[in-house]
Amino acid sequence: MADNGDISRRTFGAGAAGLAALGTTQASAKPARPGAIPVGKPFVMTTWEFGPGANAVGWPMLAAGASALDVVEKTINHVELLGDYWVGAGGVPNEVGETTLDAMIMWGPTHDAGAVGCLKRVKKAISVARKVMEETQHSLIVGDDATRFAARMGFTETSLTSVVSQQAWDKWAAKGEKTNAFAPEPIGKADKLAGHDTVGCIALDAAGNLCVGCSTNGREFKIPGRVGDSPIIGAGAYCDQAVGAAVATGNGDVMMRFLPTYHAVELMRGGMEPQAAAQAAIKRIEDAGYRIDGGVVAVRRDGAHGGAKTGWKEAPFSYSVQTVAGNVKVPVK
Ligand code: SD4
Repeated sequence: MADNGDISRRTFGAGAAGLAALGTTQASAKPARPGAIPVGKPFVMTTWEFGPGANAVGWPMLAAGASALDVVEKTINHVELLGDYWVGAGGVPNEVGETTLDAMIMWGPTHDAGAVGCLKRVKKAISVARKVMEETQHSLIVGDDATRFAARMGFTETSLTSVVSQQAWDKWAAKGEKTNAFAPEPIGKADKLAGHDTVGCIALDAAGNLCVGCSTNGREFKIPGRVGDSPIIGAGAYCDQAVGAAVATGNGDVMMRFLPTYHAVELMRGGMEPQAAAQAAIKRIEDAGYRIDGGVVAVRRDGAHGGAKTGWKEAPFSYSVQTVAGNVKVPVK
C-alpha cells in the first residue's frame, strides 16, 4: 500500500515532545485533499458498554492534540486489557481451549490499514495491527506467523488463557459437544450464538484526521484458525478520510460476506445520514435471509453518528461518543 506523499509510513507515528508524556504522537498529518475536506471537531466513539470508560482514556489524549491514530490504539488497548470475556486476553477460547485475537486499524489520511487475524499469545492485538500498517507493506498477517511478526516487533509472548476462559472451556468440553460452527447457516432461523462484544473505535483529531479500529477474540469455541470479520477491511471497520467511518460487531462469519462498514461509509459518501446508512448496511444482511445478532455504527467526519442492529434481544447494544461537550451514550434500537 502506498503512502500519499504527505506522510511517510514511518513518520505518521513520529512523536512530538509536548505529547511524549502522554505516550502520544502529534496530529500533524494533513488531510488527503487539503481544502476539500472540512477539519471537523474532535470526537472519539467507542462501542458497547466499554464506551464511557474507553472514551475517558481517548478523549484527554485528543483534547491534548494527539493523533487519532494514537487515540484509537490506546482506547482499544484499554479495553483489550480489561479482562472482558469477548475482547483481548482471557477471553473466549476456541474449540481446543486457546484464545486467539483479531484486530485492525485504518488511518484516514493515507487509507493505509493493518490487521492481524488469529493472533496467538500476544495481548495488544490492535498494537500489532498498527505495526503491520506502519512497518510493512502488508495489510493482514495471521496465525502463528502473526505471533512471530509481533515478537519481531518487540511484543512479549504470554498466555491469553485466564481462569474464566479455562473454566468456560472445561465446562463446554465436559459436555462433549461439537462446536456450533458446524451448524447450518443462520438463514431463516436465528443463530444461537452466545453473546458478543467486539470493541470498535472511531476518532477524529484536531488536525481533522480520521482513524478507525476494532479488536475482538471473536466467537466461542470457534474452529482453530477461524478469522472473523474484525480484521477484514470494510467488514469489521472502514474509514474514508473525506467521508467518515464505520465499525461492526456481531456474527462476523456472516457479516463479512456483506462488507457492512464499507457499505455504510459509501452510503454516507452519497449523502445518506449515518443512522440511515447503518440501517441500510444491516438491512442488506437481513434481506439476504440471515437471522443473526449484528450491529453497525457509522460516524460522519462532522461528528454526526448513528447505529443499527439486527437481533440482539438480550444484549443491549450501545455506543458512546465523546466530544468537548461531554460523553453521550447512545442505545441502538
Ligand atoms: C467476530 N464480529 O469475530 C466478531 C465478534 C463480535 O460482537 O463482534 N461480537 O465474529
